[in-house]
Amino acid sequence: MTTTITLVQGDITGQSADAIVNAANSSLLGGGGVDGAIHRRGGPDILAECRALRASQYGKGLLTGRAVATTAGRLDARWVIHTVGPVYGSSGSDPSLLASCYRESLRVADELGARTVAFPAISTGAYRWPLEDAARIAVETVRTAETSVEEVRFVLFDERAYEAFAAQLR
Ligand code: AR6
Repeated sequence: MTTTITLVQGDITGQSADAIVNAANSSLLGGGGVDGAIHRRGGPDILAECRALRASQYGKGLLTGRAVATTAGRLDARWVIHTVGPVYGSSGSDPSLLASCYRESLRVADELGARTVAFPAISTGAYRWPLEDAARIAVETVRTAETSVEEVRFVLFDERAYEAFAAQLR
């Protein structure tokens, strides 16, 4: 099965997909950027499930590079897959951790049976990962992932991010 990669410029919370990936933080309890937008538009059910995860198997939070799913609330999706990107320039700023976000999110998507997955450009906002490098890692990782996901859609907020991803696909 080959995975088709598509690009869209815009707000990921307006997308229709089986799963929408959230660039979360390890607390799973919300934040700014995509995370804030997803919780705002998706409504309180998402945070309620995140809190339940923290109260059960994720007592210490979600590790960088890992992924976990919740309901998508009022978003036009079945699931939100939360993943935690590495902070650029910190001791944990290992590119393999950024690759792991994409790989683990696709693994969770496979477990759920999701066929279409929308990703933001993980770590390129508050976590400051340089866009070109992040785009290269994202595209390379998805291209080489073993997954049953049929469409991976990168949803880039602005023109610059869109161009960085488009350059990787040319
Ligand atoms: N749709 C698509 N992309 C978006 C949207 C949106 N609605 N909003 C922002 N972006 P960031 P990170 C882009 O900061 O760097 C949060 O507070 C944005 O332009 O959302 O992984 C979390 O709670 C950028 O290109 O995520 C964490 O604490 C990309 O999404 C922390 O930020 C990622 O920016 C995670 O930082």
